[in-house]
Amino acid sequence: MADDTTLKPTSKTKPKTERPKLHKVLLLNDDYTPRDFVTLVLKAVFRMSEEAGYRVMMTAHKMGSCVVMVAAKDIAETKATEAVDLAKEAGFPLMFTTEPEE
Ligand code: TYC
Repeated sequence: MADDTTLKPTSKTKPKTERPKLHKVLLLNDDYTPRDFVTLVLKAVFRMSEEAGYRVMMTAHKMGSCVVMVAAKDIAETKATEAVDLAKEAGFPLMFTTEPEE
């Protein structure tokens, strides 16, 4: 091509698409769910090691809540629902919630 520069736009306009916000999954403390069961759910649903699950469980136990993961909205919601359903089946009031990251 001899003269392709004439075909180029003089200014480039980048489309500014907002990245969708990531969502946090929060583990909430309660007085009834056994510690071992909380750790088990964290391992089963969030693929955590025993050590990571125990640490996250103890953080929620002491602080009232703990961030478990950050992911796209649909993934965060699916994981939270899966975890809450496991607890419900076992008869425990364990709660996971989701909220958008700032
Ligand atoms: N507080 C619970 C107990 O003492 C254990 C627990 C920890 C429950 C973390 C929920 O997110 C939680 N049995």
